[in-house]
Amino acid sequence: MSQNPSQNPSQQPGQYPILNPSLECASRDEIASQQFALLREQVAWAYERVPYYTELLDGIGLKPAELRTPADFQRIPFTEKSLLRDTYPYGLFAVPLDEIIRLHASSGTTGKPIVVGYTRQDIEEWRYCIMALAQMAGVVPGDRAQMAFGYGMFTGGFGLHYGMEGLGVMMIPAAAGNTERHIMMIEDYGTTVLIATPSYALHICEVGEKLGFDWAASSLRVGLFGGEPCPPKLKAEIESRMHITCTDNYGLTEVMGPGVSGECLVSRQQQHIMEDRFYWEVIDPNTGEVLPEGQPGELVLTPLKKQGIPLLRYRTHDLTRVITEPCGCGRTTARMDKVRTRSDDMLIIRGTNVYPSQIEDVLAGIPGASAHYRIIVDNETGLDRLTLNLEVQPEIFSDSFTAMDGFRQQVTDKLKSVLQVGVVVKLVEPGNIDRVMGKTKHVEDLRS
Ligand code: DLL
Repeated sequence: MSQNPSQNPSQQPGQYPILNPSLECASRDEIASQQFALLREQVAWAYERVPYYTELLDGIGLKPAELRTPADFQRIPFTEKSLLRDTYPYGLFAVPLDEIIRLHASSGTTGKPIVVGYTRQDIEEWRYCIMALAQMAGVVPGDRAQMAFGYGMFTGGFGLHYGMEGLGVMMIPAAAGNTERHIMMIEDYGTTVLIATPSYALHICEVGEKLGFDWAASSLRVGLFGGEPCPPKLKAEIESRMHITCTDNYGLTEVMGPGVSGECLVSRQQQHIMEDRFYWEVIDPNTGEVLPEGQPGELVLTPLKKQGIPLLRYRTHDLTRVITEPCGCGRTTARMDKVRTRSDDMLIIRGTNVYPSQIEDVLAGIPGASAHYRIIVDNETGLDRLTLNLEVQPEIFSDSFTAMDGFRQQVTDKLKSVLQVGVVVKLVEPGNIDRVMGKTKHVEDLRS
């Protein structure tokens, strides 16, 4: 592919600058043929350098040179997260460790984390992906971007930092935490872009409001959010209260970190996939069957230029839908629906399947319900019980028991009618649900 990560962004005839028009605006045939050429090289790279993939491909009798069609590629079994755990830390690395210049890891909730290594070229490719998605979000050289992700093993901090610098943005490495300091820095340094999870951005917003900070008058223009779902109501709330454009980018440690896809300023409910770096498939999460374009299912990704740790057909467990119609922004790259839920998020409550995103959607339709909630599942009484702790918005919070109980009943009834399962609803005073600096964990399953 012709793009050079260190090139200056080029201005397109359309409304917004596009980093690499030779791919981002190419015809679908051109994109497919560029992608498949890279895919063959990547399969060969994995086959020749990672014993696990050598055995796997030999086992199915597929030599990389024989890979001619997507159907050939689909013969390769999926790679699961458990493989990265089982080969911890370096078992899937494809290059000697002295060629790895950075390690990152995802914080596993149990056991060892997943470790990924980047060669110098991987870091350059990462920078290119971040530059492209920042441009999609309307970030331009000269912007001042304040980082509210931690700089550590999590990919969010360093990954986005270097990409933004590549674009010519002034990076302000404030890091996670110390919310009041963030607000002071936005004011003093004239920050124009905030990089955070959407839930932490909302917290920064709320703290600012309490301190009397005037968001409408602030320099902040763009939110570059990611790392967790940003449901429409949360997005709308942040946009109206912080007076910014809130964009959402997606990625995962195993295949790179942030940089897989990003929202442009036209297609606001979808994200453009960096198709020159990732081959995507959508599968039925139950059968593994590859679904036709536009069908909802689980996203499977194969990085196309990964040297350090190549992964073939990696199951993300993120549920989405991908379309390839051209976008009004001028890009022709495929777009994935925002990820709202993961296949492993599903809760089975007394035999009924419940997704936390369904609860979120019900709450979004109830005026007075805030974006802050926690779901607790237990079976203390012998039966599954789903409890929703919901923070109410200050406007409707009242000392009147009757008023509050009426609201609680309304939430209970709406949830029951949609989920077909009884939910114990507990109302919580504004500000009393814990705010986190990183990803919010909405569900706690205490069942043994
Ligand atoms: O969260 C990488 C990242 C950092 C992306 C910062 C964007 C910004 P992990 O910690 O490995 O990596 O978590 C990856 O988080 O499989 C999704 O389930 C979820 N996720 C990430 N971004 C989004 C998003 C980073 N924009 C897992 N919308 C993924 C919805 C997201 N879910």
